[in-house]
Amino acid sequence: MKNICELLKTKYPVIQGGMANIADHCLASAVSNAGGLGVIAAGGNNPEWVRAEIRKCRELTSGWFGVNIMLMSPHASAIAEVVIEEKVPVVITGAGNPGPYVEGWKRAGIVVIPVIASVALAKRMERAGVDAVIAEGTEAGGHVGELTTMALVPQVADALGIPVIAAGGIADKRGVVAAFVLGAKGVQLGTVLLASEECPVHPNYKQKILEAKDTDTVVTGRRTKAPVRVLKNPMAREYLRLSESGVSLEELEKMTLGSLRKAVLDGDLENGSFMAGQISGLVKEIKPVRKIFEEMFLEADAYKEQLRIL
Ligand code: TUI
Repeated sequence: MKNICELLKTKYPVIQGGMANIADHCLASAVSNAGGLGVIAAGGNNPEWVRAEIRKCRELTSGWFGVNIMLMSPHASAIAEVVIEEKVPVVITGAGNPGPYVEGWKRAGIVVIPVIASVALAKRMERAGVDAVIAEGTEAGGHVGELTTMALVPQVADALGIPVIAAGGIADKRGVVAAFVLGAKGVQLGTVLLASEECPVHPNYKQKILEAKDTDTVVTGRRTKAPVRVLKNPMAREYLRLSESGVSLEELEKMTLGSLRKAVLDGDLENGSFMAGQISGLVKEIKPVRKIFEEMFLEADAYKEQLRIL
């Protein structure tokens, strides 16, 4: 089985989460320059925005990077073409089944890694010819599935012959070691990178993560087909209230994406949607990406024995 660092041309077996409206060329290039795979999140943006971000990222790093395509976006199929035209080395997909696109991406020589939340989709993805999968547990921030990382990762690892990358609930060296023990060959990090120096979100967003305790996230929209984990605030409570009162799914989705922007750009603590994972409670300090990776993968003295499995 191919080593993740060889597959992704990285120093560390780590992929940056494709955080919609947050992960632009600044964060992606910082992560790639620090030894991980930086990722530009297409989110709900249009194809031209994605093309421009790819080009800006290339100016800031000579390393490999990826584009995360959020499949619920109406622009997903157009962005699927842009990544081929721009010769992006790695494509990651989320929030859906990328089956129809895989053959075209593979023909273009792209490394393809879907995020999956079940063994069934993981198996279909392997048959479709993807290079690895990211098994994302419900501890993660943003759009989530039902299963925990602890339950999902070993079941996916046993079912597949391709590498599994664990996501959801990982923010330090203990999480990395645990993921590898469960059968993962790499990790995807979101929340801890949100609180990095290089992450281009409003300072209030980072502060909210630093202040969060273990029970401070909630899943909004379990009723819709797009449950989303966010930090508790007035907006989250209002969303839950409206959701229970029966407003349309479309209305709810619009509310989430618009309010994510309010959190990211304005740091609006009342009306913003602060997507973040359950591991927020463990994140206590804003650090440069390079330091986050070094502490996870190099300074793990007490874990040297276990880290031999990396
Ligand atoms: O996609 C994510 N996380 C996201 S996307 C996002 S933007 C957004 N904003 C408002 C509403 C909805 C989305 C914020 N966070 N993570 C990857 C992920 N993919 N988690 C779970 C899944 C998933 C779930 C079901 C992937 C495939 C799937 O299968 C569907 C099928 O057709 O079988």
